Amino acid sequence: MTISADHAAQPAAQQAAQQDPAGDAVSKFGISVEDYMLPARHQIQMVGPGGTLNAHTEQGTQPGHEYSLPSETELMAAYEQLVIGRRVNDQNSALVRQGRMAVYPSSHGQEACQVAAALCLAEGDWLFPTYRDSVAVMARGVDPVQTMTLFRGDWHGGYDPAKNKVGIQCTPLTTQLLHGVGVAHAAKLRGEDTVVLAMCGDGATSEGDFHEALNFAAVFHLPVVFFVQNNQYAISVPLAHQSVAPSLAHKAVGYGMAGERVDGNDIVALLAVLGRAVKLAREGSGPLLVEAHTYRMQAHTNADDATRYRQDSEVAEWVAKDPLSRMQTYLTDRGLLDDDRAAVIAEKAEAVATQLREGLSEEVPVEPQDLFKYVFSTPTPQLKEQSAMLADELARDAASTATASAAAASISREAGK
Ligand SMILES: Cc1ncc(C[n+]2csc(CCOP(=O)(O)OP(=O)(O)O)c2C)c(N)n1
Ligand SMILES: [Mg+2]
Repeated sequence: MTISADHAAQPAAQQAAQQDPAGDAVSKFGISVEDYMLPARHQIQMVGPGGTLNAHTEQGTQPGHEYSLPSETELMAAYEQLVIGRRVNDQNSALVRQGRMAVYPSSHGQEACQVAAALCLAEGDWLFPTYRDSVAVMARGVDPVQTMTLFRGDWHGGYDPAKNKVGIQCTPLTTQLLHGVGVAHAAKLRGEDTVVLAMCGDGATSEGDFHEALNFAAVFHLPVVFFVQNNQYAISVPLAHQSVAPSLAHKAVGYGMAGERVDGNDIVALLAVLGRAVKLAREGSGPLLVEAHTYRMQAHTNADDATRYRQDSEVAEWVAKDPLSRMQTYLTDRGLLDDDRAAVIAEKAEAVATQLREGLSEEVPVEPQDLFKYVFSTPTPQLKEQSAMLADELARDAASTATASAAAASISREAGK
């Protein structure tokens, strides 16, 4: 995506003001350009793997990287979604094994990132998810069965993106970042205060579209939070073979935007960091990049065998950092979670699982010609040709089925004589 015409036509002073978010931050927060742009020296973490709150001095108090603890209401809402998210992941993996769904890229172990991405946004904001982000889509309010339509292979997507302001889950890596940037640009031109949160994985940061999305968003000073879930692998490729940048959050600096890194299994820190990024973007600070360090606990999808490229011992290390159990301990110790409350939440999660089982067991009639609808408002000659080929094939199929049934009927009449 080359930046030209419109932007070049803007007065130079306006362009300069747009292109100096760091300068803005220096005057707004009284911190150095480096403190604003560069990620904190360590991942921001508030609650450690054992479920205890870190001392304030360890939470990330570097200038420009101070975060406040989310409210009890926010934490309980997040915990409920974490429990539901884990149940959704396990249920969907089971449905794939039962042949009721074609494929499921599980976010088991990444639920804190999923939930925080949805909860940090306001109603009018937009979320742009990847194929792995079904739990985020549901946490944003999209119907669970409609969310899974894509993965059952029934249709390109099962929900109306405009209804909950959630883009369709993208399988081509990073195309959703460009869609998100486009929506943010449109919102800015209309004078709306919409923020876009666009998600991608660690491997996706090597894609050309990643560069184009970040550069365009930075130059046009757009309200986008790029949220990278670094789950350490791009299918079988470990992060060390993907990038030698000091961190993926550091990539932001090259575009002139601030980057931050956070413990992706600590939902308390995620809510704080993403919440602040969304707030800054809404206030006009331009785009920001947040990298969450997490781990893909299961295989890439059901079509992958993770034992071929990683050790069980590595996976075991991450079991101890589980986002759900650490939050359970933290909330129980704070007196916010007890057995009764846990039972109510478990019941809600079970209700979603039941909805998925029942919804995905229903036979959905599919119309093959629908493949060609909604692609272009005026179909291209190629699409017309393919549609005619399909129609021909379906007609021949129907004719041969009719001939076969007539023959079978005649055989049984003969046999009955
Ligand atoms: C443009 C494009 N290139 C390649 C692929 C094949 N592909 C599918 S998933 C994947 C790995 C992506 O890894 P990452 O971005 O880390 O996301 P994760 O699956 O770990 O969530 C690749 C290479 C694709 N879907 N799209
Ligand atoms: Mg990855």
